[in-house]
Amino acid sequence: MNIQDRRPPIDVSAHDTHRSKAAALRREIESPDLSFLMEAHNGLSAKIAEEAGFSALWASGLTISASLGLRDSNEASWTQVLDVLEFMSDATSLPILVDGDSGYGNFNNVRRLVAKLGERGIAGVCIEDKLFPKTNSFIGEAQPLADVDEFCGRIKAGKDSQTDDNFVLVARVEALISGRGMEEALMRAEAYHAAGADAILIHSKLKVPSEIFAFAERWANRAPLVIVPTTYYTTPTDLFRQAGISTVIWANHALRASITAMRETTRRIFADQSLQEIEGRVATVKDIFALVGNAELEEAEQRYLPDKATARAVVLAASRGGLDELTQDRPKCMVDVRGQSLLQRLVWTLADSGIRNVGVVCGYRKDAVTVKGISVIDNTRYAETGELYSLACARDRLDGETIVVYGDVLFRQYILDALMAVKGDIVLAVDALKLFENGPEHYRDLVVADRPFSGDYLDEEPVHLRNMSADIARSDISGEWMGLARLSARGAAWVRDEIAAIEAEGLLEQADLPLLFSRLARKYPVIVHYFTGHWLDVDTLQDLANARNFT
Ligand code: SPV
Ligand code: MG
Repeated sequence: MNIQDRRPPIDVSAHDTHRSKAAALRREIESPDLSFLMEAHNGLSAKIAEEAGFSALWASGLTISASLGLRDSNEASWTQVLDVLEFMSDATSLPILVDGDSGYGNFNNVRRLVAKLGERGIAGVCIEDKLFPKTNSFIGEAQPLADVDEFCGRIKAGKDSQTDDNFVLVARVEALISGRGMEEALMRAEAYHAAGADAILIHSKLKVPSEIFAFAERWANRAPLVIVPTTYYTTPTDLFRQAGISTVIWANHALRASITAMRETTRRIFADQSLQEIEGRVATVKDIFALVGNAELEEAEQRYLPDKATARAVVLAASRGGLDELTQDRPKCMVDVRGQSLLQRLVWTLADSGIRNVGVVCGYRKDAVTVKGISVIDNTRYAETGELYSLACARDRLDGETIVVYGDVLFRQYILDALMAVKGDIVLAVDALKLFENGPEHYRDLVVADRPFSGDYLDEEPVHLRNMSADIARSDISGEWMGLARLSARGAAWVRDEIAAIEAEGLLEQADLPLLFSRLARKYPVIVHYFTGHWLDVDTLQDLANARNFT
């Protein structure tokens, strides 16, 4: 079952959703198959466990406390824990078994706890036979245990307070942890089961599973058994199956993994006073957006916010491109850069600037253009025509604010955002610095502007295009067009008219975009907006190698 399938239909009430979560947890605990609960301690770790494929969560007292910077000694109040649980429950469709420690007091506290957990959609609680405030099981020896009858009262009070028949109450036996021995562990488990516990968590802090297996054998499945193999982690999971265990809790590993990662990254940044070393090793900001569901918010904005005209994009991606065998079965825009095609990366960048209406002019191996959410526009004559002909294939889309971009460029998000913000009807993104890397003979879309790049932060005077061509004297070059342009509605109309004029002159098939912009610059203000790096295009295998280092 995938994550989507497990999601309740959107129109069920919160009450029904809560009910189905409790039922799902009960199925996990009672099913004859071995089930796994993954630790989570906040909304994000809950989402990550769901994404990984787990079907239920363990809201660990240890890791929730630690993630709040607190000790596992009931330092966080139970309502503070409840607040964290609410975020976790809202963040996933998975049922949560919460570590209720010793129940935060006596039977009366357990009553309120269980009632409130039901309200927040928590599917079950585990309470342990210790005293308030509790101490983590891995600290010290001979921890005091609750009186058996008193703890049975907590269990009964919890079961009497559940508002959902499927709510799961697990009773945790700490007798082995406290060194009280197997007979006491069995006696307590029996009493807790008789008091109404739905399952028994038998805990051990040995490095081997011997006492767990001995307990399981004598318990003989009188109720489902839950274990936490944190210390006896080397035990093969199949042995738990063979021992008839119901559920394994991986109790603290998401938090421990994040401590390692946060520490490593934080120390590196501190030492380097720079982000360069770590950028490629940490999750992207896009990944954060995806995890918390930004796409859904954008859809909702379309539905609920007053209509705001959004830009569309035309991507020119019809040519094969000269990357040898890499473009044998796909066009250049589909070449892989670190696990994603150039086009996919471009489409994401556009989407992050709010541009979701993307038309891609395809020709060579258009069957290989598999990016989702785009409209494919055909240039069936790609083999004998140039890029202006491709743009002409999309001329119906040149209506309203439009981004025109080559399918083989990558650029940082801020470049697109800045371009969108510049005033002007035709605005070209021009790199002022790249030329210094190689000679101008390596570049194609060279730009002559009426003013060079000044680098002055306060200089807001517009710069205008004079000419664009592959063939410009070095001393006249102002920069290189990055293959990215923004047209206002008026600019888009000018482009349509100019395409028609070029067509009427019989030049459309072979014309390129430098010709288009140079002609437009003679009639209208074509604005040059300078950038300095942070983009690349992929014309050669060397470019591709550079692209693979560009994140
Ligand atoms: C927790 O995860 O908080 C637990 C399991 O209670 S243990 O830390 O093993 O006690
Ligand atoms: Mg705990």
